[in-house]
Parts: sequence; C-alpha cells; structure tokens
Amino acid sequence: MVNLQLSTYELAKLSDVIIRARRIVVFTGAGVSAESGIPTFRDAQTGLWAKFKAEHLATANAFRQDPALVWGWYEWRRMLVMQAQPNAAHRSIAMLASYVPRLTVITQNVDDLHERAGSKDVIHLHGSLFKPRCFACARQHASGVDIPNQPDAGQRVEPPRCIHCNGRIRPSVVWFGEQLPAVEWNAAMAAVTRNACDVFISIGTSSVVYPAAELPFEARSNGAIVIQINLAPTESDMYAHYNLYGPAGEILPQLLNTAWGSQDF
Ligand code: BJW
Ligand code: ZN
Repeated sequence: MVNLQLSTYELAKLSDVIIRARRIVVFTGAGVSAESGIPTFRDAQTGLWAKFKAEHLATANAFRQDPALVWGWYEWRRMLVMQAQPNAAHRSIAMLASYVPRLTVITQNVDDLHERAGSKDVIHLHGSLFKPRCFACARQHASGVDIPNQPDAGQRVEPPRCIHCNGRIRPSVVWFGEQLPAVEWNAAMAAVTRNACDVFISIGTSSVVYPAAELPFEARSNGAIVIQINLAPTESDMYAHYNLYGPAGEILPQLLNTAWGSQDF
C-alpha cells in the first residue's frame, strides 16, 4: 500500500531520483528509534526534555555538579537501548546498502540500533552510550556491555573510577557546549559537500541542534536532492525537495519498495 501523500507524478519523479542515485546519505535522529521504544528528546509528552531538564543532565557542568544523577540517567537510557530491537526503518536503511553504490549513514543517535540492524561504518555525530571514557583523562573505560542493574530514570548511580587517574567515568556522548568529534564531523561534511551526495534522506530529526542541523542545508547547497521523513514539519522542511510525513518505519519501506518495485524493504 502506498500512502506517501505525493501525487502519482511526484512519486514517479521521486522513485526515479532514488533509483538513479549513486551516492545516498541517510541522516537520522531520535525519531528513527522511536518505534523501537526509545524516547525522542523534543516530542511533547513523550520526549526526554518534557520530563528532564537538559541543563541538569546533558552538559559537562551538570556532570561536575551531580555525577551520580547524570551517570544514573545514562545507565537507565543504556538499559532501554539494550532491551530494544531495531525497527523496520533501521532494517530498510541497512538493506539499502545493497541497492546503491555508496550509502553513508550519519546519525545523531547514541544508540546502536543501526549497527544491530546491519548498517556498517555508521557515523555517530553525538557519540555513543557504549564507549564510556574518563572525564579527567579521556581514556576509554572497558565497560558498557553488561545490562545495567535496572536503574530508574531519576536514580543516582555513582560512576565508576578510571583505572589510570581515578577520575570519574562519563558517557562518551556529546553534551551541549561540547565540540562534535572531529573525525566524525569531517566525515559527515565530506559526505555532503563537493557534490559527494546525490540524494540526502533526513529521517526523524527536529533539525534544531547544531552543527548537525546544517547537514541538510549543506547537502542541498551542494546539489543533493533532499528528502525528509518525519511525523511532523521541522526546521528543515524548507531545505527538503520532498517532505514525507508519517512514521519512519512505515514511510521508508514503502518509499524504497515503490522506487525499486520490490517487497525487499
Ligand atoms: C519521528 C517519529 C517516527 C518521532 N518517525 N519521525 C543557538 C543557536 C544555534 C546553536 C546554539 C544556540 N545555542 C547553543 C547552541 C549550540 C547547541 C545547539 O544546537 N543548541 C540548540 C538546541 C539551540 N549545540 C551544541 O552545543 C553542540 N556543540 C557545539 O555547538 O559545539 C561548538 C561549540 C562548543 C563550545 C563553544 C562554542 C561552540 C553539541 C550538541 C550536542 C547535542 N547533544 C544531544 C544529547 C546527546 C547525548 C544524549 O543522547 O543524551 O544530542 S541533545 C539531543 O538533541 C541529542 C540529539 O542527538 C539531538 C538532536 O535531537 P533529534 O535527534 O533531532 O531528536 P528530537 O527529539 O529533537 O526530534 C525527533 C524528531 O523525530 C521529531 O521531529 C519528531 O517529530 C520525529 N519523530 N517519532 C519519524 N516514528
Ligand atoms: Zn582517567
């Protein structure tokens, strides 16, 4: 069933654009994991920032002031991710790699659901829940593979200590006010600039957090056709050639099956 809110003419044009593309970039945000049961940040009622204050949990200063609160919150989130499964959108993205000469997956998500669906070399712009490191000396800490001991969302958990300098271990995510990891950011920019990308598909992001939100704009400025899939309009609608509204786990498989005339996605 095709319900992409496009006219037959637009759908035919979009299908043509997709199957002709040689280099596709898929750019994802929290919405791509929502159907796996992972909360987004900014959705009213269900988003994390509707219940928790970002400045108390997602800044270096918050960690300095109350490391156990911050560590406990991230352990709770790590537990949610470890108990979740990739959904149809993650699986379609992984499958797409077999259909185009070059697919680059760039995510703002700190979960590992793209990898568990089979995507390779995913560029994580905002880090990962699974590579904790020392807050003081930045060395990686060997943990994060066990399912945490069922903490509640607001439960304080003392972070472990670094075996090298006794500093506190922090989650290796990018907090507000911190630079994005240079290697990942440069790889993301390289994938969208200098005509490196024919089609850029943005999925499930509100496009309000910078510099990640620059990517659809950069892609379009560099010649890409920009497609956005989201439940609702976002700050990036104006940069997208096609805005498809609905759940990513339904819209993306429909779109790709329509483009290739298949049932593979
Ligand atoms: C579905 C769906 C379904 C739901 N299907 N769709 C003023 C102007 C411009 C910039 C700034 C400013 N003031 C401060 C800044 C900078 C700041 C920033 O951008 N702030 C804005 C919020 C204003 N940025 C930074 O600080 C960044 N660093 C930086 O700029 O460094 C340079 C610098 C450093 C020092 C000094 C000076 C300069 C770092 C940003 C780090 C963001 N970190 C977080 C937390 C990561 C760790 C963690 O997970 O806890 O990253 S914040 C949070 O937002 C997380 C996400 O990756 C990020 C983006 O969110 P996302 O993915 O878009 O989620 P939502 O919830 O916003 O949207 C979900 C969407 O999905 C919605 O649209 C739904 O409709 C949709 N949806 N279900 C399809 N089933
Ligand atoms: Zn250390």
